[in-house]
Amino acid sequence: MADTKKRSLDSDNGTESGPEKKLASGDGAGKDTKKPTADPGSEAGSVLAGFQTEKIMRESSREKNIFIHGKMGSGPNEGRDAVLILEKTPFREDSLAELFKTSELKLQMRNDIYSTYHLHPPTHLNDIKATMVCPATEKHIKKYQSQELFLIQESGEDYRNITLPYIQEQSFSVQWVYNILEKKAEADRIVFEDPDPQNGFVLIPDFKWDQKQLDDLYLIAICHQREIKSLRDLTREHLPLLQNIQQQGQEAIMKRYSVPSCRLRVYLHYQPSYYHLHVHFTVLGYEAPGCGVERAHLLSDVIQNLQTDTQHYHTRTLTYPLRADDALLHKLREAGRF
Ligand code: M7G
Repeated sequence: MADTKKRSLDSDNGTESGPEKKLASGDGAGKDTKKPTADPGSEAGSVLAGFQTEKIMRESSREKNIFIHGKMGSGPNEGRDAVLILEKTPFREDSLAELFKTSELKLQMRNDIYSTYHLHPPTHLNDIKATMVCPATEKHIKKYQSQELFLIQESGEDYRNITLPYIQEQSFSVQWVYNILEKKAEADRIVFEDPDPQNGFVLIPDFKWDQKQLDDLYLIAICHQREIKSLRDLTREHLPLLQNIQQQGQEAIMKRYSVPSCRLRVYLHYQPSYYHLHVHFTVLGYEAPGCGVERAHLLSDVIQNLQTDTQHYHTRTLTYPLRADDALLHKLREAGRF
């Protein structure tokens, strides 16, 4: 079995070892974000130079991340709302020797056999993953704000009467998904593609994964079909698509990263944030956001449920969490369903 815990990625398993080249391209929050930037990597420093923090929406000293709502200070998006996520990256075993050799060490305190230091590594061993959403809509800002959650029991009828009309009006743009499928963005990051319009998909690293090490491996498979919004639309006729994603997705990950299928958690979110069917592939042992039982549906269970009953996801009550300020929660409340 492949040891994914401490391995880092470099050219011998086929991925780039250099720093991530792109900040996230626009997700269609504004009409002018439809054209992805060709190479946003080099502009990152100047884009952040004038960034004005409005509010810290969430931060965790344990997870070493911070979610900031701010305004862009310069460039074409000057004055516009943005969400900036900063996250310290995991340690890489293969760079430890260099870290020890090249870092500056300053003693903080010594007491008996105990001592603490400040370690100042060189810049390339000290990077911070930065994710930017700009222009960010009100909904993006809410998505990252910490909020109380409530568990919803949504029947098939609730879905058709309340949820579906809501998501048709209110959901996030999936322009970023179409950009990937049409090779207008992230084309150089595609790990695998089956171009078949019915059963094909694109497998690509999720933008939460910096691809530097395997302990937080995270890819998504995005299907070429555009009419499938979520789990709720699936019937037995989609089994060839789902089985194809499962089988070819796992094989591609084995081939590229040497991570076998028995080390992968392969699942769909309900509710997703983006209503174009996609499947999450994360490595076991990594507590990816949204991999809990209240949101993640294992693809193998989905396949079996559809094999047993083609109407399963049309009729079943599905349980999922909603944030206190989610407009869907208010709609369900108004309808007396919560
Ligand atoms: P989801 O279940 O719809 O929503 O998953 P979630 O974000 O609430 O989990 C969408 C997945 O796509 C998430 O894992 C995102 O991190 C990922 N993702 C979102 N965007 C905007 C991008 C993007 O532009 N590029 C890539 N590669 N992944 C993205």
